[in-house]
Amino acid sequence: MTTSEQLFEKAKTLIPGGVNSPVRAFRAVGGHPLFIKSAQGPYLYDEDGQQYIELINSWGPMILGHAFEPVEKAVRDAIQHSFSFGAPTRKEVEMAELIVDMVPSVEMVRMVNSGTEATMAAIRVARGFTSRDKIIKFEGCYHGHGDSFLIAAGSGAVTMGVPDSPGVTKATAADTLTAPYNDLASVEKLLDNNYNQVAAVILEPVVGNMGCVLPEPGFLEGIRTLCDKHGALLIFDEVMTGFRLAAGGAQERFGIRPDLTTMGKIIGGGMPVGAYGGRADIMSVVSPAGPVYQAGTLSGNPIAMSAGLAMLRYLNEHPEVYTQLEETGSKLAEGFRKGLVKAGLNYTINHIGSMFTLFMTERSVTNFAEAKTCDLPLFGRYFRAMLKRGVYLAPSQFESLFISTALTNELVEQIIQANEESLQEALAEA
Ligand code: HOZ
Repeated sequence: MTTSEQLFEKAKTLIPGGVNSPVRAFRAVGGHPLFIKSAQGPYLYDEDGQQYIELINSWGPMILGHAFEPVEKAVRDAIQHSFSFGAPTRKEVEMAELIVDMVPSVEMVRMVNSGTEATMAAIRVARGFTSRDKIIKFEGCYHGHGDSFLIAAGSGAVTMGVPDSPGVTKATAADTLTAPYNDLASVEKLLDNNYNQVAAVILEPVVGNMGCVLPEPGFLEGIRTLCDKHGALLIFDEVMTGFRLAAGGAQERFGIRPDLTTMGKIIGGGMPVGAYGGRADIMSVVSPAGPVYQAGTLSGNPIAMSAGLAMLRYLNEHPEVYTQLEETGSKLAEGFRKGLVKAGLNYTINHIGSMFTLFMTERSVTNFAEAKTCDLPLFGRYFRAMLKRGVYLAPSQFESLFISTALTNELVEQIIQANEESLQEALAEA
């Protein structure tokens, strides 16, 4: 037994399913999870001393590779001054100023501890501001594990086969309306049928949680127009896309201004951080400025703020990061396409910037129903073949891959070669 296997066996007796977040258990791809000991630049190292090239990067945050020096230094400096005060700090003001500067639609922002907290708070704010109860979300979009979002949810929820989780009350579920992604007519119908009742439409402007799915031309613009017409707020969940698809996130890339934005992952530089922000008139309803309550002992934690500030400052001051990520992403996607052709497969690759997914289906993937046509057993065999060749992918078909600037051209070639071989191996095993 490997050390990872031994740890997993023990973990299963102590932690539900042996993991602290479901997808990590590798159930969707077979085998056992790797227990990670350390990471540096583009590499992960497991407890058995094996090295893997990273294509998840902590599900997004490590956009500059692992143990990035400026972030590491900021944390080392910060820990000398204690870890938490539960009182305001200078760094929180600097962080808020930087976010307002970087993210086009954000005029005021509140820090929290995760993307889940950010989305839960954002819909409460939307409901408080509009005095309406219902929200519209999209099938296959994932906004963390808040009750209101575990309806037709993507990511780990669909990977584990529970897109509508037990434990969410009927009353809560009734307030969440769902539409297929990229389907404006469905959203319009929901807004018409629930006239003056919808507080907000929330979506991932580029989806990462059913695999990478792009908005079709006009979709985001159309949602903006519908929200304006119906007095509903538009919430962009930029937990994955924020500071990744551009310094100002997907809203900068696509030129659409949401009313509220939720953030996470990169914003903490690898520490547990989230944030929500938006129009000042809306954010002014948040307590203690207004009546909508939301709080947290560790919100704005000084160590987390230091890591996040160092990360965001670097991204803000180095636009070349995004040029590099675009180039690396395109090379990888192109290489993967060639691998598919060589294997005689006509499968779909969705790609934008540093996010991409190889879908094991011949259908184009523009929504959840299409994503679900993938050959999941084939994906499992492919995943294991890649792992054997030292490439660490997301252990589920319904996740995006995330690229970091630590990937060199040489590593990209290595990954492309591994992809070619793994596709052949996965097919041969069928
Ligand atoms: N649901 C997360 C990705 N979409 C997985 C997080 C994790 O397991 O760390």
